[in-house]
Amino acid sequence: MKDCLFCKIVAKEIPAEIVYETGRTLAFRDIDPKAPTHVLVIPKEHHADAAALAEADDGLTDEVLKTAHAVAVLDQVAESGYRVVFNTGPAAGQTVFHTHAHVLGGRDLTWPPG
Ligand code: IU
Repeated sequence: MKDCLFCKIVAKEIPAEIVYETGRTLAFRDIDPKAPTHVLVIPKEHHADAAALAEADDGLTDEVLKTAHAVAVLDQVAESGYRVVFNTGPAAGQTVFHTHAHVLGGRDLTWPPG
C-alpha cells in the first residue's frame, strides 16, 4: 500500500534489519527496542491491524505466529520465555497501521503492561 512504512520495508524501499523471512511474512528488529529481543513480525500483504488480519482468515495469521516463534528460537529466548503482542487500535498504542506482532524477550517482562 502506498505511503505505508512497513509495505515500504517489504518492498526494500526502506532499510530494516531483517532477521527472518518466509513467503508471506517478514521479521525485522524494532528501531526503538524495548527489550534485548524486540522484533516486529509482519504479513507482507497489507492488513491495517490484527483484527483485519484475523478476518482475512486465510492461514496468514498462523504464519505470522509461526514466524514469531521462529524468531524467538533464533534469538534464543524461546526457552526462557517471550511475549508476542499485537497492539490493535489507537487505545492499545498502535501507531503503525500495518499489523505487526512485537516479539519481546531477553529480560524478565512485567505484567500487566501499561
Ligand atoms: P505499535 O504497536 O504500532 O506502537 O508499534 C510500532 C513499532 O514500530 C514501534 O515499536 C516502533 O519503534 C517501530 N518502528 C520501527 O521499527 N521502524 C520505524 O521506522 C518506525 C517504527 I516509524
